Amino acid sequence: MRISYFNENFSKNQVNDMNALKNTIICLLLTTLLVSVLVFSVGAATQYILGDADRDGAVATTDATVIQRRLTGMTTPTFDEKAADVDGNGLDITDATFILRYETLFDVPYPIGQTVTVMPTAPRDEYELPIIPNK
Ligand SMILES: [Ca+2]
Ligand SMILES: [Ca+2]
Repeated sequence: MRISYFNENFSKNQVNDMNALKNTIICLLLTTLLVSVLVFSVGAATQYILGDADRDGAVATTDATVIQRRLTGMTTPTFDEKAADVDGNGLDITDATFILRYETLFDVPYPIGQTVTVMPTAPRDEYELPIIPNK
């Protein structure tokens, strides 16, 4: 004897409808799982203001001071190296100089004071094959 939670008198169409509904629910769950894995593995975009080394939300002479303190080995309570490196070549004294030029309204070749958005990059697939150059 077959034990079932359902009435044995379902029509064949009702059984087909339930199977279709079951398959739809499974597809939705798998799609949700796939999207969740992709979102959490890639991460979210980050933003910062170029030149805002102390991350107080604005570019000021104190940002140049914080860079100078960092370069001389002094402690800095809050420091954002990406925001501080205004010319993108690593942190050095020219970054503080560019910030001071910006604050004194001199022209600077970098978008100091503007928000920079860094999009997340997908992690490298550990099973990805290396690229072998053609000879
Ligand atoms: Ca600042
Ligand atoms: Ca730099």
